[in-house]
Amino acid sequence: MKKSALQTARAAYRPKLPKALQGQVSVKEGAPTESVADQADIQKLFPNTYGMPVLSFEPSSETKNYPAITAGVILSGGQAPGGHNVIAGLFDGLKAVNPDSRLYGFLLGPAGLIEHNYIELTADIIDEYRNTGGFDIIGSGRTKLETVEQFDKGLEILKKLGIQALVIIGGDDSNTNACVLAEYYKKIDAGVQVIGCPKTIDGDLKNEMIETSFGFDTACKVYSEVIGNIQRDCNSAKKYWHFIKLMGRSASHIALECALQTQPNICIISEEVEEKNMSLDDVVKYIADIVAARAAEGNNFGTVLIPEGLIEFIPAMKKLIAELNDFLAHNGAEFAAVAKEEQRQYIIDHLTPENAAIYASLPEGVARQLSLDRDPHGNVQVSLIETEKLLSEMVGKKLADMKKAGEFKGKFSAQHHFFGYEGRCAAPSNFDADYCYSLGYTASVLIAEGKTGYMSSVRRTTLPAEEWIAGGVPVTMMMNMERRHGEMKPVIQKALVRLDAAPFRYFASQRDVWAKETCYVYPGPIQYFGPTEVCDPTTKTLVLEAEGK
Ligand code: FBP
Repeated sequence: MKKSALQTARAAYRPKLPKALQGQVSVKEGAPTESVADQADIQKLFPNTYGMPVLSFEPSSETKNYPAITAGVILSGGQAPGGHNVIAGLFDGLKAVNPDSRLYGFLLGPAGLIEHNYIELTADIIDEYRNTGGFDIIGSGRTKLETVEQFDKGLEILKKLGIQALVIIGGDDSNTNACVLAEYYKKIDAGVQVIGCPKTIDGDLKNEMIETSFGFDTACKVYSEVIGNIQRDCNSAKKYWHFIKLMGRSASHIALECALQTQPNICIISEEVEEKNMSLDDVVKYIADIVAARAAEGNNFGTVLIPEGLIEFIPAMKKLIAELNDFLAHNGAEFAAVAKEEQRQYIIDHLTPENAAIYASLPEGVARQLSLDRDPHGNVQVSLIETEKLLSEMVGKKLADMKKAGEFKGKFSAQHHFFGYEGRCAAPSNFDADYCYSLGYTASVLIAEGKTGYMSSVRRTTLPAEEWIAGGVPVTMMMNMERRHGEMKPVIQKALVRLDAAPFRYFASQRDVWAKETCYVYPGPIQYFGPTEVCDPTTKTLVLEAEGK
């Protein structure tokens, strides 16, 4: 593989490890744990993996002789910077446990396990991918690992290859499934341990024991660099309002972190919109009022950050989407037969009056996206909705009305952006390179110690890496029961932005100043070489959370 000069230099980077992982490890067990909610239900569903203690690793002087381990690894779901370093850390950790250990990678996500597609990951392959972005070492996929048939099919290949432990690198759903798999293999005494690793740029897999999911740091830094560049452009030309949608699925963690890094004029937080029961018109008015206030001071420019899941959090839109999902699930064939130009009216005629009125008020493009693009479960794919265009169009209309009423005397011209895929495969920041390597290395120790149903956990991440605490957290501890596709299921609790937590509180205390004044911050690109204060800081979210505790 041909490398750029930066890639070559970066390949030589040695990720920093917590002290406990630098030599022999002793494992300290905490008290038995409980799930975050619905304890009786979760305990019943996970009789073999419920209640296990939190584990923390400490440096030890005692030399342990572990037998060689054969392990497998899977990358599951959306890409996130640092995945290759998790695998490198796992590989190096397994070799440190015993040099005869081996690692297999299942190809293109969980499907590789079910379909028996794999490669052996040797030192040559691992070295090619150290400190690089992407998941291309073995690829990723979104196949759900959830049925007993799949588990049994997987077990065939695990047995054939002599694999005694499987590491699943994924988000909340993949780790939930990893735990179901761990429980099943333990129940049937399959002799295969299952360990999870917390991945997702969305930042919504976090709790008391998992401070952050990997990839969030790098992705937010990449988006913030580009937002900063746009803000420079915006402040130079002084003629556009930039509407910037940011990935992140339901939670607004990415938008909030990027706002903390760049100080835009406006950042919408979906969780707040829901909490305040805001309508789409309320959101539009909030933006339009700031545009007008800036225009009154001669500033006909600005930036607006929008989380991709916003639409779902506007209570009235949520109701409309729910009715649309239901209606189209039952009348999809009839709808498809209606001529394209009549489809909008067809929907309006069939919705309840309240939802019909909202649907009729939407711009043509958005109305079409809501009626057409559905996922395999029949749901609207909200990430495909061009919320940035929807909002700017509606703000334009509102400002035209305000102009007539003499409440707006400026100009309004908009540009649109969507940042998501640009950051998911970026070369990991030092933080993600170190954090991911530590997560992988931690997984190797959990395997050597015979653990299953645990997730790698690395804490105190705002301190220098040497002082991080590595260990394991039982996956059942993070679970509660939620309704999914009409049935109550055990799932890892998703972390949305908490309005009472320090990152949001800080943002809320600053946003009126950022709205009025032009006090943009231009973070610039991620730096790999240079002083630690430039290269090593983590996200503002983590820092504020650590300070706010
Ligand atoms: P994961 O939750 O699997 O990590 O995926 C995150 C994400 O990047 C979301 O932010 C985004 O909505 C989604 O994946 C896009 O999915 P796809 O890669 O299938 O287009």
